[in-house]
Amino acid sequence: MALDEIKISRAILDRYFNKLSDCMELDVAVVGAGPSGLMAAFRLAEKGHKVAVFERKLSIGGGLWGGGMMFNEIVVQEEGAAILKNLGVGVEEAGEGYYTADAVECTTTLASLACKAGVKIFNLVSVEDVMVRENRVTGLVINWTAVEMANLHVDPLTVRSKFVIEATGHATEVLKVIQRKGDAKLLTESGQIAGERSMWAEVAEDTTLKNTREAFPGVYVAGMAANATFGSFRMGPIFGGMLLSGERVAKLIHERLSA
Ligand code: 48F
Repeated sequence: MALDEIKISRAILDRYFNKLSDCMELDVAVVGAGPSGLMAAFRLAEKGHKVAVFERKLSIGGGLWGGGMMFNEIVVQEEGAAILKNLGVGVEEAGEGYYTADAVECTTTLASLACKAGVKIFNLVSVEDVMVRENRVTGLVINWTAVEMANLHVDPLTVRSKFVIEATGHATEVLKVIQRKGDAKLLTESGQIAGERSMWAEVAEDTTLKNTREAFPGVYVAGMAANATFGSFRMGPIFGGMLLSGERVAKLIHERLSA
């Protein structure tokens, strides 16, 4: 077969634009392809919901790739180990209730499971704003990361979604934009993002789960963003809370979508 560069280019364009166009109306739009976002997307797609993930970077996985300080192993406790084993990730005992897993295997397995369950992942796309109707978020405003990086004056596109998952990690970018642009109050004690506190792994792992909830009508926070929103601690390279948070937010939204 003679290769035709134009056919190659057209195949990419047609397929991509069909994919993007099909994701203009979603059940759940996930912002951030870190461990909590990927886990949430996977579990929701498994239940048959239409889910897309928007990730600013070229690579997906967020902070999961790098383990701790670039030593690409992660630590989980009993519950996190059970989740990883269930996903098919190899887990090693490190004694006294600690387990380790290869960060690359975790990231690639999670991403693969999400894709195979039907999640569409759009990397190199940044969420710069949200759509709001009557004090409820109804979708995302997206643009190419390259546009954002070059600070070009190019208008964005929009995606409608029944629910949004804010999984942007430490940055809490979705809630920051809601806080900055609206005079609406967040569902936190002060009505504002409480802000992340310094490292305290034990408390942080626990509160991540409690803080995984609706933070503005239509927007659920998961992962590190949950602790940053509700004013809890960071936990460093222990990742069980991220996976559990992803599962929890998927369960909460599934219940809402099924009501
Ligand atoms: O930071 P990240 O991995 O979030 P997470 O799921 O996990 C946190 C852990 O990695 C670790 C930790 C706990 O163990 O403290 O840090 O909470 O992934 C967040 C992803 O969101 C992307 C960002 O590039 C990263 O991959 N992101 C952030 N802002 C935007 C975004 C945005 N505005 N649009 C699209 N993607």
